[in-house]
Amino acid sequence: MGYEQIVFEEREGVAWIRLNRPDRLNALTTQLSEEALDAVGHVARDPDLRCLVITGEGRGFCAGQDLQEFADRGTDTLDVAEHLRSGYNRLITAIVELPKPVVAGVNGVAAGAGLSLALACDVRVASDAARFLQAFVKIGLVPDSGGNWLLPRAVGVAKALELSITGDQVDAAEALRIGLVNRVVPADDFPVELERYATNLAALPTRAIGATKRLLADALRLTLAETLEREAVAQAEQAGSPDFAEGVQAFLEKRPPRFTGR
Ligand code: LHQ
Repeated sequence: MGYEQIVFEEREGVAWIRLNRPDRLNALTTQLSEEALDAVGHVARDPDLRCLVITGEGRGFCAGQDLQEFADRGTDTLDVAEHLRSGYNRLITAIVELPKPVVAGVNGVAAGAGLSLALACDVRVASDAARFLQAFVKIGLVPDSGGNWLLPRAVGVAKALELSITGDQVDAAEALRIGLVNRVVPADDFPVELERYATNLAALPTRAIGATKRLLADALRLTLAETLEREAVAQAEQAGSPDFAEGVQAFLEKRPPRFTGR
């Protein structure tokens, strides 16, 4: 698939999806969502890609649904539920279930489904120019694209409810304080720091990270007993991996490990 609304790059084991509609703050069109989903599928299939970064071109990260596209199609002719099921829902699920680390490089404003997109990633590295808002209520909608599930897991139920029913904007410093992002970097240093962060993640034992993502996500809906059992099964699988052998060997030889992601 050729891409027009995203830029897809691969460097040093890191796959980059750059949302590329800068004059619309990378608002999501049907085409953009399809291209991003296709790219995530490619990352899932390529064992040499060991980290995914999603970021935006220009001054925005993602302003959510392109409201112009939405208006042009006519709300009565567009089946909104189907639009979500076939578009955003598949993209969010693919990101959450990708068995590799996913970083949101939040370069600028993240609004509506754009905030959900950032939240679907495992970690959020933000520029100090970033802003965050659950914009839905401002246009008479409910949060979608997993926002009701993802936001309380990041900031707690009380804060999630407040942000969702007010649509209030949160700056990068506040986002860090409430746990909405993991790290804030000065805008000038952001590209270099984001690349460094992702390249480091890509050098870690990818399989263990994929399994950890699954264990943690499942643990939130399981009992301790069920989680202990899952950990036992997952650890037995991991203990047979080349990366575990390398990790132990490197420790014994007092050298840095060279993980391959296998
Ligand atoms: C945009 C957008 C945009 C088009 C900025 N669309 N052009 C909804 C519908 C149904 C089913 C599917 O699910 C969804 C999910 C959703 O995501 S609903 C939420 C949709 N998003 C919003 O409501 C956010 C709308 N945007 C804004 O509130 C502001 O633009 C923010 C706060 C994001 C940024 O504000 P500023 O930094 O002041 O930028 P701006 O407003 O001047 O925007 C720059 C340009 O981008 C501007 O165009 P122009 O031609 O005037 O330069 C905007 O019209 C355009 N743009 N967001 N979502």
